[in-house]
Amino acid sequence: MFSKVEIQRNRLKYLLKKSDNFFIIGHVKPDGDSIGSTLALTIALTRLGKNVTPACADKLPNRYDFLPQSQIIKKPSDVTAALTSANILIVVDCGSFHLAGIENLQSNRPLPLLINIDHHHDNPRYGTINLVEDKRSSTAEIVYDIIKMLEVEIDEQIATCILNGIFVDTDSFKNPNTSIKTLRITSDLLSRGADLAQITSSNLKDKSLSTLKLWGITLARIKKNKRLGIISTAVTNKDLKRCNATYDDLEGISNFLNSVPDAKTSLVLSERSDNEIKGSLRTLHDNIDVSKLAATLGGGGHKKAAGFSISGRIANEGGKWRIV
Ligand SMILES: [Mn+2]
Repeated sequence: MFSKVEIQRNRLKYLLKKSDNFFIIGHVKPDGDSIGSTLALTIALTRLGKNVTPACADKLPNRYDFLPQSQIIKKPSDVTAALTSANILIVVDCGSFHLAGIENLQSNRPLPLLINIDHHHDNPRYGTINLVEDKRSSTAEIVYDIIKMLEVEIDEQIATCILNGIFVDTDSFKNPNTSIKTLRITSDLLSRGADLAQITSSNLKDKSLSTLKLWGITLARIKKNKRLGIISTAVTNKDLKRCNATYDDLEGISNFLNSVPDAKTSLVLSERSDNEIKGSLRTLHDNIDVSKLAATLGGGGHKKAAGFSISGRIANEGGKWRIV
C-alpha cells in the first residue's frame, strides 16, 4: 500500500516531468523559507529544461541578495503573461492561497493546475495536488525531497537555497521542529557546498534602526507576573511614531521575551487604531496552550502562538501602564 503522501508525490513527479511552463510563487512578506524554496525549485526545474518564472508579491529583503538567482524573482503583476501561459502554478510555503497575493491577477482567468507545497498544519489543501507535511521543519525540507525525486543533482546553488529555508524556519536549529531528518538533510546540503557561513551572517542582519529603537523602548517597559509566569510589555502609537517604526518592527519581540528562564508565556500589547489594542501571546512550553488564554478574550490562534483584540488605549498613569 502507498501512503497518501506517496501517492501525491508520484502524481507530482509525473506532472513536473511532463509539463513545460511553470510559475512559482511564495508568500507576501517573504521569509527565508519562502524565498529559498522558490529559488531551489526554480533552479532544479530549469536544469530539466523547463521554462520557469519565479515570483513574489513583495520586495525581497536585501539580506537575501546573496541567494543564487534571487534577482530573477519577479513581481507577479510584471509577469502576468507568464502566469496565464503556465501549465502549472506552484505555491510554496503559503498556509492559505490568499498569502500568495495573486488573487487579483487571476480573477477572470482560469487558474493553471495548482500545486500546493507547504508545512503549515492549518493549510486547507487548496491545490489540485497538495504536498502538505506539517511535521517538517520547513517547506525547503520538502523541496529537498522533490528535487531528489526529480533526480536533479543538488549543487552548491540549490543546496544554499534549501539550507537558507531550513536555517530560518528552525530559528537556526533551535526550534523543536528540528528533527533528525532535518539534520541529515542539512549534513547532505553542507557536503554539497551549501554556504552556511554566508547564511548565518546574512540572516543575523534582520533588524533595522527603527526596529531596534522600538525594541529598546518596549524592553525597558517589561513586567513579570510572578504568579502566572507571564512576561509582558506594551507599545503605543506614539512609540511607533517616535521610532519611525511600523507594527512589523514588533515581530520577534514576543519570542524574545521568552528568553527569561522561568517565563511561561509572553504577552505584547500594542495599540492599533484609536480604540483597539492587540495582544500577542507566545510560549515555548509544550504543556501550555496560549490559544485557550486568547479565546477567553475573544481571540484565537495556535497552541504556542495566539492573539486577541480588545477595545481601549494604553496609557501611563502615574508611572503605571494601564489599559483605559
Ligand atoms: Mn516556512
